[in-house]
Amino acid sequence: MGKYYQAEFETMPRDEMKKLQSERLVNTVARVYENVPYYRELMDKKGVKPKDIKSIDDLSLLPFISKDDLRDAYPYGMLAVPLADAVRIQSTSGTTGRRVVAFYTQNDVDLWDECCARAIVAVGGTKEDVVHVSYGYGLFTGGPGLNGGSHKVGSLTIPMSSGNTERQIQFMVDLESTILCCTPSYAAYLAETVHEMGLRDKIKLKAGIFGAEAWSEEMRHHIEDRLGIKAYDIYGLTEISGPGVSFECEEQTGMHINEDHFIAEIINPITGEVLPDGEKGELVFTSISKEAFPLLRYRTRDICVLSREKCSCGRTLVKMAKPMGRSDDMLIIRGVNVFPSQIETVLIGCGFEANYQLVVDRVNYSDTLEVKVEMTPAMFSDEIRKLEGLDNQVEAKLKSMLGIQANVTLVAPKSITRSEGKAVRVIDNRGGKL
Ligand code: DLL
Repeated sequence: MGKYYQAEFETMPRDEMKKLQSERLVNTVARVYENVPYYRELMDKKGVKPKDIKSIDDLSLLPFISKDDLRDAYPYGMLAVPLADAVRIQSTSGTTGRRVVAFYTQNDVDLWDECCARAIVAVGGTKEDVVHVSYGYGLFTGGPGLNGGSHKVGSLTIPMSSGNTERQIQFMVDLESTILCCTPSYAAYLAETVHEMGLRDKIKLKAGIFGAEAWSEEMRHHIEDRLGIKAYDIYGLTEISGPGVSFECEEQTGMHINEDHFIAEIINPITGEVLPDGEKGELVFTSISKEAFPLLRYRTRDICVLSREKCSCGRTLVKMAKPMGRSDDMLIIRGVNVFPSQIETVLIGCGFEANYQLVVDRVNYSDTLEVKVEMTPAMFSDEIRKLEGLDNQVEAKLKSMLGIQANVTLVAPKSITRSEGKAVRVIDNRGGKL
């Protein structure tokens, strides 16, 4: 297997990749126009027929699809194969509105597993490894995706799911897990508990594959340091398949998009205009090998940047930077755009761990931002004198990073609930207040 899981695609020359993408796109467009009335209507409305799409250069003629379209078409409206050919569903973790349900044929599951296998091999995984999957299993794609990838690689797979943290760590020690897969916030919690249990020396982990939520470079260094591993990012979304839409290689400078399956574009989120590589905007994906649930120009609402700089790992696949978070996670505080991951960068840079919560409110017609952050046990045992002024220092750094005033409250260790899946960092109490 070597350095790549599927070298043919991962290192494919660009002109060949363009040809492959074009063929698959033409085929997908013809298929959805034929089989999915919802698409036919959208395309007719835009005045575009399958014959107008001759290569990926014609991609921008196609209409966008948004989460609202998927909600409208719930449950079966976007299905592109007979229901009898679908073998699985997965669903988004959203708690409001109708859930989005994605369908898979057996071939779709196989290709998805291969994408995850590429991610595992890219972090050095082989059949000798013990892959500890602590993403949730069930409707969430994290557990099933990495589980399938690990099987493809031939690694021993531990389907732990999330929760029961001490038992997780006991298994990790007893079974000598080498690759940990979970959300970065859960990795930080696991690391904290490993230290509390005094088991740091008994852990054999070498790498982690962490994703499903935005996390900062500072968080990466923190986890790497606490667990003595290399921490790699992985990205994906249920609508497009799940984890493995893109994955990080040994360079750790962004995630390679599996372009033989997904065409990426960056657009201006307001005008919909396609932006050149290197510009920041909303990420849009077109899936070109999915049978059951192919999506054309799906707006992810994730804000990020694409780069085609040559990667030292030898992969020719385009790279996406760490998404800062969804445009819907972005807080607008007194007119200023704030991403929780920016606050995380400042807090970890000031010596805190990633245990924090943001409380947004509106008082006297003006937005307020409170940053509650846990003191580390070492800070907590320091003299009061040393702590004095720490909150002011953090406030000053936040002000220079964000351009707005935040109130920092230092809280006792362990007072903020730990996350076992996607962390909930923001409490927004403004709803309806003037
Ligand atoms: O979170 C799939 C996944 C599972 C990815 C495990 C990676 C690992 P959803 O629940 O549908 O699917 O949420 C998708 O999560 O649009 C992003 O906003 C966010 N997201 C996923 N990966 C990353 C990442 C899974 N590496 C949404 N960095 C996406 C930042 C991420 N945000």
